[in-house]
Amino acid sequence: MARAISRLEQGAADAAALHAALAPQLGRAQVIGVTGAPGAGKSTLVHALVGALLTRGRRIGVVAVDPSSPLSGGAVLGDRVRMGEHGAHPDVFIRSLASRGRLGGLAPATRGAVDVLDAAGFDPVIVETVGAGQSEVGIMALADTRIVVSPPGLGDAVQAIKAGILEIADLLVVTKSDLPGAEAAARDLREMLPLRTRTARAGDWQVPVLGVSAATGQGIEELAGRALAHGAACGHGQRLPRDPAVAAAAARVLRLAAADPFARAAGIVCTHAGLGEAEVRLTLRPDQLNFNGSCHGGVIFALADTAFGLASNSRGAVAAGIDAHITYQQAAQAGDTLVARAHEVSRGRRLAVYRVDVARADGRAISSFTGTVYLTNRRHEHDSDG
Ligand SMILES: Nc1nc2c(ncn2[C@@H]2O[C@H](COP(=O)(O)OP(=O)(O)OP(=O)(O)O)[C@@H](O)[C@H]2O)c(=O)[nH]1
Ligand SMILES: [Mg+2]
Repeated sequence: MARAISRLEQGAADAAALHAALAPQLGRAQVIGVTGAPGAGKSTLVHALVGALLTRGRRIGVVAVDPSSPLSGGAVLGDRVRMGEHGAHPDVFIRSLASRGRLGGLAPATRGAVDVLDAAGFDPVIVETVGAGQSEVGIMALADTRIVVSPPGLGDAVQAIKAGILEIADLLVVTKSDLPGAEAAARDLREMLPLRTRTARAGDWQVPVLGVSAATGQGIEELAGRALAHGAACGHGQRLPRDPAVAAAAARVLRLAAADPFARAAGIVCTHAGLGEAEVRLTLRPDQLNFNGSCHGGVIFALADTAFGLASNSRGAVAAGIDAHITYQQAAQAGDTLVARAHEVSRGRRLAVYRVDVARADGRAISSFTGTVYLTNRRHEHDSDG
């Protein structure tokens, strides 16, 4: 499992094949996201939750995401220490992800780790992430059940609102309730609940505010029970496409990407797929530069064309490219990660048009591409569900 997670994380050449192999096994696990400010007590709480879930006979996966620690060591190692006792348990698998050296962003890497644990039969899979910034919101979007934690102390509850994380909570937890001020923090949160603009995803789920202490064990059992109850009420696998047609398209695109030796040799990895859409990534190697030392235009074309080819072939019939135009806005350098996203602009009986935007991982526009395909009646050789 550790090797599979690493391969997905690094976008290894066989990542698309691995994604495709995992796809039919996904959606059984309840994914529980735990987020809150740095030092709020998340890791300690997750450790306590794992203990409570073990006594219920669960096999538990834990993914600890630490975006704020470029020098990694500290917090990640600390998480291992704090969760260490359970880490050795045969029914617990703990994986720490740090941002350093990450190529494609934290959310896709986290998703890969969650998928591997889900496919391996762990349930629930708990994801710990620090509640700040865009990528953490993306990570919490993977969760079926979102626990937002806040320690006692002036202003903490207000801070939670600022970060927008109160909006996404399914359960609100005041950690370290053995410390003074816990009651006041819980009261603050209860008062703020009606301010939420988002209605709970499960029609009548009431967001509870629970006080817990990992130090004394207070409230841990109740939290474990409520979290599982939320999963039962709201369903598992919400990160997966709802629509079976979208799921089939995604699986098909991943199979096609895995069967593309050119893309593989270039280091192009498919990171997202849907009906009429595809996203691929590439981290530029020195051998992909031109005589000026910037990215070879042919590589950018190949990246955009791969996204175009996958998106246009996502519907099950062979789509043959007949025309493509590309414009270049910015040069890219070795080591840059480029992301190409293709979507369908129009589709008729015989012709379909796709637009591809190529950007650096930090959002800077690199290129845009427009392509037209001829839609044939032939099915894909690699299509087992067609
Ligand atoms: N008194 C008390 N202290 C706690 C409790 N839970 C955690 N702590 C302490 O709070 C500090 C931070 O705990 P962590 O579990 O590392 O918090 P975290 O939110 O995971 O921190 P980061 O991952 O670094 O953001 C540690 O010193 C813990 O010992 C608790 O229930 N009571
Ligand atoms: Mg932690």
